Amino acid sequence: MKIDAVTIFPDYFAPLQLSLLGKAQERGIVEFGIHDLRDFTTDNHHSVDDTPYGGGAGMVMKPEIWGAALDTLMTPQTDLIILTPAGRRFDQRMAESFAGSTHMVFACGRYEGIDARVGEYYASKNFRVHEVSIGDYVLGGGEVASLVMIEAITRLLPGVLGNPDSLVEESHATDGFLEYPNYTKPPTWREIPVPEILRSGNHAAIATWRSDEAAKRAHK
Ligand code: 6GU
Repeated sequence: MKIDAVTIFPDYFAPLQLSLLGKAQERGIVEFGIHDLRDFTTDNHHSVDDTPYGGGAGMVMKPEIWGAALDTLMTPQTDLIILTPAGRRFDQRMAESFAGSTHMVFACGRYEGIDARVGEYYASKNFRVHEVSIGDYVLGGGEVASLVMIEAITRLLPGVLGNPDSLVEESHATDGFLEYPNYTKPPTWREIPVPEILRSGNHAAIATWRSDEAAKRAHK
């Protein structure tokens, strides 16, 4: 999978080099391209935003600059993600669906967002455009939201996780059940014992206990 991100703060994406994602990149499973939106400005001040039509507070990101940047990246295979708190809510099902994409472009808006014609234009040219939010709160921009989505999506790609069993267990967990609580050694820590049943060796009883505990945690 190729993943491009367009942003005025490329440094936000430094964590992509770490941990699971850094390894996935070394293995050639995923390739990241981080692009500075200001490289596509043509004025002396490299300005990316302007005042909103209709008035109101804040600034809106200019469509010509986004168009110039995205024109260099979009292909018929691209899923263009426009990060906005007004978008469709990202969840595990959406992550699974995007894990089948071959090329994703994350357009990270700042200020009051990107001129609405940018999404409208690429959708009208039959590109796949998705306006996405990661939850009901307002962030300063789409960069952190992109990182959240990229981590959730890329860990689903074959070969990224060391132990694919965790994906199988998790898919049950996300059918509406959160996972059961986990314990490791020591058997008692600060006077709190590990539930006896987990040390019983009775695998059927353990499975039942875990499923009951997971159900208790399911509040969806
Ligand atoms: Cl995608 N962007 C911003 N700015 N805030 C958000 C968000 C996105 N998702 C939740 N809050």
